[in-house]
Amino acid sequence: MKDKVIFITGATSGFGEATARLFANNGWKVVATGRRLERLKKLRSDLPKGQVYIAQMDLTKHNEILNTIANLPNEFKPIDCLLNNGGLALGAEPIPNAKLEDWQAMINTNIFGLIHMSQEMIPLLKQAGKGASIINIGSIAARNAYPGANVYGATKAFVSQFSDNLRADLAGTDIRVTNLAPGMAKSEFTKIRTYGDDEANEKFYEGVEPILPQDIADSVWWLANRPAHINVTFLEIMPVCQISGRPEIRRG
Ligand code: NDP
Ligand code: 8X3
Repeated sequence: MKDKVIFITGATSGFGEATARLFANNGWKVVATGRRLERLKKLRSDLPKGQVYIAQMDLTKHNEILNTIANLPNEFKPIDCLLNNGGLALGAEPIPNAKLEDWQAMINTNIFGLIHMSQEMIPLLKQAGKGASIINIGSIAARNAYPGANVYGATKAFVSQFSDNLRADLAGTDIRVTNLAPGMAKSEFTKIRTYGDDEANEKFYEGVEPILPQDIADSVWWLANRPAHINVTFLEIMPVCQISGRPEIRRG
């Protein structure tokens, strides 16, 4: 039987990289994409020969998405699972001080990149037939407001609603759609959010046990391997150390 194929955006780090490693080590073929080519090459060289196809692809560049899909080798088609994972938060300043260019980058990547990938991938997912799935990485920030989450949280609220709307439009096909929403996880996420501030990054994870990329990879594995008639529509995962806050009251 033909190996199953997962297409991963943002496979150079964090959740995407851990998922690529788990799937390639367990018999799936992996299309690993991201902007940092050296990391993609390293990933391919670490994994079983022939299991990984890499493509340098920026989610904000329409042509790069189209070229990547057009150039997929036959053994990496059709696609059984699309993991829409590539994304970022930039800045944690309140709205009056936030940077417009950061908002633009988050909207272009987390929203436009994800919807464009989803649309372009539908024909290849349909070819895979029963058991195909799109897994969108949302966030607890979609429904938990906190100071500084502003546009980042809103992009993830978009991912949540878009996942439901996509599932509605795909009804009658075999394609399942899941919104997988993690809470605090240790990856390069906070380093990117703080513009490379290692100290802030370390401090954020001090004294807590966050989700690890491997934990999310395990969940993606579980989702992608549910029986074909089951669609897990929403899965939220938090570390034990994290809770949702009650609405704050500011007095005076
Ligand atoms: P990382 O920063 O470790 O990984 C982010 C990945 O996204 C990288 O592989 C990066 O690749 C890729 N990426 C970013 N911008 C682009 C772009 N323009 N084009 C292509 N790829 C891009 O963070 P995580 O693994 O934590 O994040 C993965 C997803 O999970 C994101 O959507 C994030 O919002 C979400 N998330 C993270 C949480 C956390 O606490 N860590 C919690 C909830 C959700 P490259 O730079 O090479 O292009
Ligand atoms: C990332 C999780 O809580 O840092 O999406 O916003 S959080």
